[in-house]
Amino acid sequence: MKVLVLGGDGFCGWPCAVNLADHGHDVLIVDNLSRRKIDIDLEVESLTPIASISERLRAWQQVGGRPIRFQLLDIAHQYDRLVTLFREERPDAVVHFAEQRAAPYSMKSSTTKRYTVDNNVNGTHNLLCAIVESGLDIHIVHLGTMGVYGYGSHRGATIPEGYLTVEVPQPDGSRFVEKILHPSDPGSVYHMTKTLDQLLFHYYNKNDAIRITDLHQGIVWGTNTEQTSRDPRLTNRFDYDGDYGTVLNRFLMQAAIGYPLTVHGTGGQTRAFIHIRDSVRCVQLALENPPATGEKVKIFNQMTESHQVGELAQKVAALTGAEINHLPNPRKEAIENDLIVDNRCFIELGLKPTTLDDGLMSEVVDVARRWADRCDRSRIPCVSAWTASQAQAIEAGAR
Ligand code: NAD
Ligand code: USQ
Repeated sequence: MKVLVLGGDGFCGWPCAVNLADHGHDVLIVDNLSRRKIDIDLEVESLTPIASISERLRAWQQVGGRPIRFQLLDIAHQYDRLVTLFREERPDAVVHFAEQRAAPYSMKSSTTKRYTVDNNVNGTHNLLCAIVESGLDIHIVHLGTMGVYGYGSHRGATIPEGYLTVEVPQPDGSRFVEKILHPSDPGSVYHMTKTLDQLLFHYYNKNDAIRITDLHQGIVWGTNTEQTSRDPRLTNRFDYDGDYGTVLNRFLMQAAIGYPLTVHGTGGQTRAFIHIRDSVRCVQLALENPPATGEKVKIFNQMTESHQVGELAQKVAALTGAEINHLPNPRKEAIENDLIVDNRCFIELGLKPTTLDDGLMSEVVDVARRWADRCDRSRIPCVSAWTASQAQAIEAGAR
């Protein structure tokens, strides 16, 4: 299958691209390298040293991988080039990772809020529009987020895979039953863009019969996969800073360098998780099992387990002897929430979930220890506050 991987230079996209090439697919990465530029702006680097995209692709070919091509293109702002690319390449599928993905970065300032909305919503809309204009039947696999469902109380209800069956009362007292998109309840400007993506998909699927699979992914942890471990130049990025680092990788890295684990508030927040190895496998399964023409948007919950943040800190402390620090929460989020998630679609397609108990937490600690001298400790605190009063609380804590 010919696959365009939009955002294929990023944390989830790079391992996905090499995995697809390794399984015989013809892969073209499309990326504007904005993630690398944001690192420069924030004056922070991946904990693991990462090679340039051209060096990555050379290394992949040298270790015997099926060649992967690259196009430097901004999908949010170079619409005509995107249409031309589709017409020239005529791909069977597109995997769409190309969005600004950090909630704290999206909440830093009005500039980053506007950048995130402009980049993510325009990028997704350009993609849909370009497929219609090209006249081609291209399956889109999009990386969405579990955060579209929100992290308030679901009152013990299981979160379904995208759609909720509701009964609507009629004036005459009768009721009709309908399947609707699960109500959205985003917790950051970033998460809001993903809820807007969902509506764009709903519309273009209804109007133009575009085949779409939307993967509502949980927090990805781990760093390398079987393919990215084949050569140091294929190493995947490892974000640890307060804007881009995600909670479990941050805790494991903090434990490795002897930094007290940064639990926000009580640590009662429950979130969904998936290991990077399962993430690449899920994308492959979604690509190889596309929706039929005319089928509505397929939505999969791409996660393997749920954990409370405080419980994760305790697990990491038990493994490493790390100290735990409870900090004022920079985010406006529920102190505690339940999260029961239906993830049967991927299990039925054959996913064998990797869990925290599979010994892989130690692997991440080892990677972090190896590169500990590349860590800038001053960039660990999360200083992006959701509201002005939270910003004040963080500043007061730092004094
Ligand atoms: P990332 O920032 O590492 O990668 C995103 C890539 O897209 C980068 O290489 C960036 O340069 C590129 N990009 C961004 N805007 C672009 C544009 N306009 N044109 C072309 N390229 C562009 O992020 P990631 O962690 O790999 O996440 C990928 C996707 O998966 C995102 O959409 C994110 O929302 C989703 N996701 C990630 C996680 C996670 O824990 N990392 C969890 C759930 C969902
Ligand atoms: N948290 C801490 N301490 C930290 C960092 C985070 O307690 O040092 C807490 C946060 O307050 C939050 C939770 O951990 O309650 C998760 O934060 P996170 O930064 O790990 O994850 P999040 O902001 O939700 O975003 C990440 C990815 C995003 C993806 C999302 C999936 O960056 O791209 O969409 O996970 S999900 O969480 O399922 O919505």
